[in-house]
Amino acid sequence: MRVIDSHTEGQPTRLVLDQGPDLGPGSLAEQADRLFRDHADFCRGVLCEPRGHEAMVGALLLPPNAPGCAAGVIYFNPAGPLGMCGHATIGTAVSLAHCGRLSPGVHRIDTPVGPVEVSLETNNRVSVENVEAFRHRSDVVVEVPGWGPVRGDVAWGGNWFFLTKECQIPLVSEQIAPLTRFSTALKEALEQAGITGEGGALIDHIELTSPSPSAHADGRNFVLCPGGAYDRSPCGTGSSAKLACLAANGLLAPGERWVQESIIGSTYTLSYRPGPAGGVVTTITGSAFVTAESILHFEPSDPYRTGIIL
Ligand code: PYC
Repeated sequence: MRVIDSHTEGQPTRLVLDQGPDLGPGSLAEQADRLFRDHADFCRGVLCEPRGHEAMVGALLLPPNAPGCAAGVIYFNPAGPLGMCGHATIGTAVSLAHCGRLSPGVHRIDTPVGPVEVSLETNNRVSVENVEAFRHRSDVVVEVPGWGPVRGDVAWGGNWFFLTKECQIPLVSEQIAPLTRFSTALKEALEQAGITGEGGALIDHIELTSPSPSAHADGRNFVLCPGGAYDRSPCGTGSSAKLACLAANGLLAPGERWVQESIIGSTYTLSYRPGPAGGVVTTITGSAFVTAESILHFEPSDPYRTGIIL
């Protein structure tokens, strides 16, 4: 199986070019559901140790469903499929360019939650116009055992997020372990309390936000991804959810620039235009770099060919 590895602002993507499982007919959303339901061993084998690690995100290249798209992609992490993934879209575009399958310019890429537009520049820099983001609920309070009440917003940016400024731990890289513990407790508390996205959708990403202490960014975040790994990048879908909340509060105007910083200090530059359904259509700009071109082997006698699952 041929893969290209990249990182986008520090967050890894493994693009699977061939030999993915047969996902049957239907939309990319239906195929994404089948990917983890019927082929969890493939997903974990590709992403988990010993071939990968907990933060790795897979991008399975498929034919697109939507007209006018250069490719279709299903994103997945070790815990399951993702709707959209900003960093992996940037990584996929740079990896496809690296192997001569995407030229500089504007292209559409199909995803399980709808097509997105990528503008590929020559210097590893990519802008993604994401699916429409929106705030679903504001000022929701949840009681987090051991931590107390926490207030935040529920927003969609291609995945479901709970965004809160109410974290007693400073958003600095030295505090990643306690930030992960707090975010995990918060995610569990939301599920226990029945607080969901639209239509009962599971909120599977937690985004802790604060102003950025650095002069080059407007905000900093810590994002907990499904499965418990933190996002090394500022999280494209999470940044889109953040802009939806800023816009809903009248704190950011259309076209105004917002620089979002991750917990490791990497950044995305963002802006939005009003979306047709009342939300925001964000443009996320960041850089990705190819780190490896590999052939993955799955030896039948290898006891860990489908990953180390503890
Ligand atoms: O960049 O949207 C993103 C993302 C989601 C999960 C990890 N990264």
